[in-house]
Amino acid sequence: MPVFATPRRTSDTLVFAPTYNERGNIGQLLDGLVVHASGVDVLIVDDGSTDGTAELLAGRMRFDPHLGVIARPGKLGIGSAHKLAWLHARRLGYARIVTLDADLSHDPADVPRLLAALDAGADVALGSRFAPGGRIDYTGWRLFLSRTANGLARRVLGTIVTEYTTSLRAARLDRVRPGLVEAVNNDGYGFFLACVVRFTRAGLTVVEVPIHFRDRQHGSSKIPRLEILRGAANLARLAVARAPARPAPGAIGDGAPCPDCGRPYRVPAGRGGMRCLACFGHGTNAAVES
Ligand SMILES: Nc1nc2c(ncn2[C@@H]2O[C@H](COP(=O)(O)OP(=O)(O)O)[C@@H](O)[C@H]2O)c(=O)[nH]1
Ligand SMILES: [Mg+2]
Repeated sequence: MPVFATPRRTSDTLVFAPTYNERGNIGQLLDGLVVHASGVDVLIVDDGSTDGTAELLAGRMRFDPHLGVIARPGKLGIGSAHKLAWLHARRLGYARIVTLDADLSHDPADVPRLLAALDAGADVALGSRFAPGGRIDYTGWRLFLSRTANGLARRVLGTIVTEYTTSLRAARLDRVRPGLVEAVNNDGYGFFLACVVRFTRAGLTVVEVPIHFRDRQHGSSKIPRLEILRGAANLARLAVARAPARPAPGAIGDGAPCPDCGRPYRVPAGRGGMRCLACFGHGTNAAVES
């Protein structure tokens, strides 16, 4: 397993993708970003992939100064990988963050379209499959689920947003309060819905940019089967909690090194404790949680 140095900033924009067993896709994604978003920094959070994803990334880092990798010791959740990326982006002083999946469901050619929406005045731009002009290649059960989940969220939450669950997004970090995203209490797929709720309730200018979402060509989906039930419970919780989301002071931690892994990604974790988003350690050499 390669050891990666802490990534450094060489641009004002960070593009982030999480990986868990994406060896068949990640090279093409990185090539696409070089073509369509040349000069931006790219961060990958890899969760102990067993298919050689980390080794492929280590090879590319030898000739790509814009690529950074944070390796975590196991599959710690897509939502917590995104929170780590936001925390990292803030700490390093990036102006903008763009996030997307690593399985080529999201087109790297959409990155400049999202950045253009920020330049045109948006605080947050959501890549949207359901806004006019958007497309989704899912068929059958997954299409039904995706449509129903997003339609239901829109009705229950009473907003005009049509897309809550896909990760292709861009944001201006000076407009989104520190902690608004990093303190979302969800480490899994529910993180994406919770973020949209927080963005809208915080009064941010959120725009949707229509995208064409493709089904993955290589590898398999990592979404757990129980996610439908979890998603419904998450939506109900968010609908009931009507108050605007206010991150607690210090919600992004102090940047001190984690006593377990030495990296600067600890955030407050309730009852005065801290949790490291890079290893899930609590500073007591505690076992990694899954
Ligand atoms: N680091 C990390 N990445 C994950 C995890 N779960 C999923 N991913 C990545 O998140 C992205 C979306 O996951 P995917 O399985 O395609 O979800 P789906 O599109 O909803 O089926 C892909 O790039 C996955 O490799 C995780 O626990 N940790
Ligand atoms: Mg996918």
